[in-house]
Amino acid sequence: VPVPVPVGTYPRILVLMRAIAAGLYQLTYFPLWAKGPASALALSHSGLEWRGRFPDDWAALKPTTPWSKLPLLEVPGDPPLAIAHELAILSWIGRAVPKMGGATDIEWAASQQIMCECEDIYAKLTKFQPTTRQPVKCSAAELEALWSSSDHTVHNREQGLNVNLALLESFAQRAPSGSAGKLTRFGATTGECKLFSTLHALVMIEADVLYAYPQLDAFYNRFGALSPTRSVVDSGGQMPGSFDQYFVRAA
Ligand SMILES: N[C@@H](CCC(=O)N[C@@H](CS)C(=O)NCC(=O)O)C(=O)O
Repeated sequence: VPVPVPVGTYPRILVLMRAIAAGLYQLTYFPLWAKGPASALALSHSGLEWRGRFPDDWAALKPTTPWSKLPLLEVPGDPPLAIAHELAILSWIGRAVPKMGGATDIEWAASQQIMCECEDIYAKLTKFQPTTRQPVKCSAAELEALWSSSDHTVHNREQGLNVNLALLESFAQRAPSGSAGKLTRFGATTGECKLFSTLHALVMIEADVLYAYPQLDAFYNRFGALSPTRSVVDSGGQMPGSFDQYFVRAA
């Protein structure tokens, strides 16, 4: 049983080394529902022992991270690993805990594709959607098109969120081992963790966004009711506090 380290007793690096020596995975991210929550969900559903931290001095931490950005997953072992980039972290968790990656090759491929499609949604939100830090990123017409356009015949850079959601809905309908709100037999693969994280970001902006997508709605409600999910949504899971809404409606 790891001995608790009183906060402030040791320099940060010693606290970190003790966490890794104690066999704990450590996730570092900001207290925002953006690129960290999917990894927190995956860790929580994986059964791995983990804890999270919010950087208390990001400017100092940034140059010590492998890619100069968060999220960051530190993995205990010899040598310990530091993995950044959300999709790499999720894929690593899927490799370390096979049920998280997908029980079969087909499920692995499904989980990876769901993850990547959600990343396409994230890229659109990053480009257009106001955040708590940046209330205006584009014209009102561009933001309206992001939410209302469902023309799937145009180049994907012109497509609205409804195109991605329709593709995910149809993928969920066709999922070979999915049923009743699951896209895989297990129902909480890393792809599904990223899917929930993405849908939750959208639902926080527009509460009825999933009404036209029954499979996604069923997934969102089932996955959202699981206790590892509830704990991450309500209090950040093993993070020191909750992930607050980041993407918001236009003022
Ligand atoms: N490709 C990276 C992007 C990560 C990223 O954009 N991180 C942002 C927060 S969401 C960050 O660390 N920004 C702070 C900075 O760059 O100083 C991923 O998918 O994890």
